[in-house]
Amino acid sequence: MTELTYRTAGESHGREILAIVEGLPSGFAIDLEFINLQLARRQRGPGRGKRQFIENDAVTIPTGLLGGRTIGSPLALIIDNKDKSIEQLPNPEVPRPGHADLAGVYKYASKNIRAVLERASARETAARTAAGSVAMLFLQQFGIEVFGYVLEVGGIRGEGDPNAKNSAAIRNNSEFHALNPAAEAEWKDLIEKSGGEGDTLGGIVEIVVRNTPPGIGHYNSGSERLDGRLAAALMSIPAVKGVEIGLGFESARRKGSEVHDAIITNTESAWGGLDRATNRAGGIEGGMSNGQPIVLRIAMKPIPTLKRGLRSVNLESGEEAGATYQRSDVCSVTALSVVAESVVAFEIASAFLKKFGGDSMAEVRRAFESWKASIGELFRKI
Ligand code: EPS
Repeated sequence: MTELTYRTAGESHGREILAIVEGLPSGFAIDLEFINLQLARRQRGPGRGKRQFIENDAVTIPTGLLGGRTIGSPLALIIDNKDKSIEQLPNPEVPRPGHADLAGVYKYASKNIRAVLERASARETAARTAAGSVAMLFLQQFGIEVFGYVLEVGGIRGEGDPNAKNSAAIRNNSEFHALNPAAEAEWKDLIEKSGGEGDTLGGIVEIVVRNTPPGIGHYNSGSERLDGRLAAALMSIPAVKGVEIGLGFESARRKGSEVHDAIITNTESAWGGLDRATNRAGGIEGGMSNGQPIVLRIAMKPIPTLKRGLRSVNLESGEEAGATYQRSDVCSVTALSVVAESVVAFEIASAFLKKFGGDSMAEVRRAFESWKASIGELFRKI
């Protein structure tokens, strides 16, 4: 059995962007409509730039399927770029503060910023969304749901209850993929105002994973810890500057008795009659899932491409100049909520398969059911 992994390739204005997913068990149905829905959700949201009106992201899967089901071989997910202008686009001479431009110039000892920005562009997240959507479909087979929503835009909070029965309906009705309709008018005004001033805005996204069985991940080595893997995956999304799990930074300010989650009995618990009185840990203890919802929050900085052109230097003339601007988003926090769902789903699926893995879905199901039976047996007196 191969470890579940993915790679992406492609430039922002090249022919296409793609992901290759390896390690999926055979016999698993791929719902293209769901993947395309996630791709469309990633393109939406107030503050998105003109590029999103050019592209109509949809995936083709030319490998790894037979009759719409996986056969254990690598899955290629290809998204066509409508804007394929890479060969015609100019090389920007003034690097953008906050983007990969200048660090990339140092890396390659070359002033070809175009060659750097094409791959560093957040357009790559379309391919990650496709790969992660496959992982979401896999997790759905085991009742595991990954739910991302926008919590904050430009410093204005829009709290909501992701565990409410109607949370999916509220979020799916929201232009921002958010849970607080009252905050949205304020967010929209702020985005319009910032866009008018040639400025950009960041925000905060929360991701909740429900029904992850306890014991996923491992404490043996740092690279296997589920919290470490999730944080690394989330931090690897362009523009993400911070990750919190559960109470996050707030846990540093409280006493132990106000941080840790009491273990209680609950006949309704799916995991052997044991439950937690609170979920301040955010569903992860000792680098493993603990059976509670996994709760993650990420902070996104404002997009670094600003119409007003931040202070920079023209690398040809050596003169100070405003940073290059072609087009960009004012705010893409809504898109981030979808990308984040995808990267989280991929890590959870990968860790799930490490524990319950098999070459076919039948094997995976057997492993999962057999472990569940052992848990029932272990706690039969509770
Ligand atoms: C993006 C496509 C890009 C940008 C944005 C994300 O398209 P273009 O550069 O042609 O306008 O809109 O890229 C960035 C935010 C970035 O930092 O590079 C997309 O499809 O998500």
